[in-house]
Amino acid sequence: MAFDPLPEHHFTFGLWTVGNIGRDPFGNPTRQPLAPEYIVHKLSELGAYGVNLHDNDLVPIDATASERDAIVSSFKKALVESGMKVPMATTNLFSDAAFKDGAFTNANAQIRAYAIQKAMNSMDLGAELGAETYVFWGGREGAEVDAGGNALDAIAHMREAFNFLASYSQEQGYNYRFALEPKPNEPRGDIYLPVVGAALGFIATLEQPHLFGVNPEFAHETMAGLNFVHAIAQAIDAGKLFHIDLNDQKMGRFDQDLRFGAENIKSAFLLVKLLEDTGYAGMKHFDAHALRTEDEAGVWDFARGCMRTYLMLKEKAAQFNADAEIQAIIAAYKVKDESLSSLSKSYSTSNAAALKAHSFDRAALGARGPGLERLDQLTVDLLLGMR
Ligand code: GCO
Ligand code: MN
Ligand code: MN
Repeated sequence: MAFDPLPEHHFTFGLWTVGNIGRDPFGNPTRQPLAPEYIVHKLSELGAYGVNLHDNDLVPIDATASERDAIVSSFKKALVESGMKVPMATTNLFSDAAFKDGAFTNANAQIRAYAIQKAMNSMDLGAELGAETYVFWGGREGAEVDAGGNALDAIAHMREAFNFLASYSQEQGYNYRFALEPKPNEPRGDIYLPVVGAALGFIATLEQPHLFGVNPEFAHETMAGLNFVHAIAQAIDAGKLFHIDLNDQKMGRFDQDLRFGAENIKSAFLLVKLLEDTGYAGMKHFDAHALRTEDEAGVWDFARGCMRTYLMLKEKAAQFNADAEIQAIIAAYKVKDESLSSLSKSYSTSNAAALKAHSFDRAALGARGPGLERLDQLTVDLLLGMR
């Protein structure tokens, strides 16, 4: 059937996403936990490519070495049986009370060292499962109280941790690329490196910046009131879009983790179009979960819905690109002027002099309407199936 996902679409889910038990700060779980092996088989039946995990989604934090090995071998068996991959792994550096005031950025040197130890063990696990992308989401790396003066130190501590772990990865012969995942707040009042632009700026200060990129999440930029499509464009331009977390979110709400496309359908469309038009080849990870109202059937409806919406929007993007009227408006919008572009593209003494001497018809430039109302309406018509 059309819009049925296939492994070649590279859709992934986290164990923690479809495995979410529907707990929130005010309410107890509404669903039973699902075994990792069961999740792997179900996602495979639905057409996903792979499953991602935090260390403790699979191995409890207090497991002994032999317990760990038994758990991992049973999980690997499910991967082999289903053909599912583990493209991305990450560390839970936020649930345990030890990390209540941060992990890599904690003001306590003992907790920072423990966080690095835990991340090394988790990287070993991810590598054993075949992961090639390692995500750092610093959910607890933030503050409510800045009077301790940690904000500047935190950045330096984070840099030390990432430099250390990148070298560890290389010495082990792991093939990791690291993806930093920004979020403005929740669970901390303020999280360090709150948005994609902040992460991109920070990466340039690392010892091996080529190993680091970003894992932007739709909901996170939206929580900050920012434009996710713009953030992705900047990440693509920088060659840093290593991974992406797809979901949805109403601005100004708590962290909702809604099904992809559930809320901001036009932004979701423009996002899919950007990813497809630029040939994004990484994983499309749905970092979201079923509403707390749902039972297990609702969980799989949620998972199916994320993938189906992506594929429907992908088809809409192709339709948009093939729509002659839409493309004519875009062509007219992007006014070309070869001779002026050749002057302004790169600096030279003569280009500067020629540009200074050029006479512009400022009134005419200001009078022209670019046709965006019509273009946007045609986009809406197309999305609503009227074209
Ligand atoms: C969140 C985050 C997490 C991370 C995950 C993997 O808001 O809780 O998006 O789901 O993506 O920890 O890094
Ligand atoms: Mn999130
Ligand atoms: Mn995420």
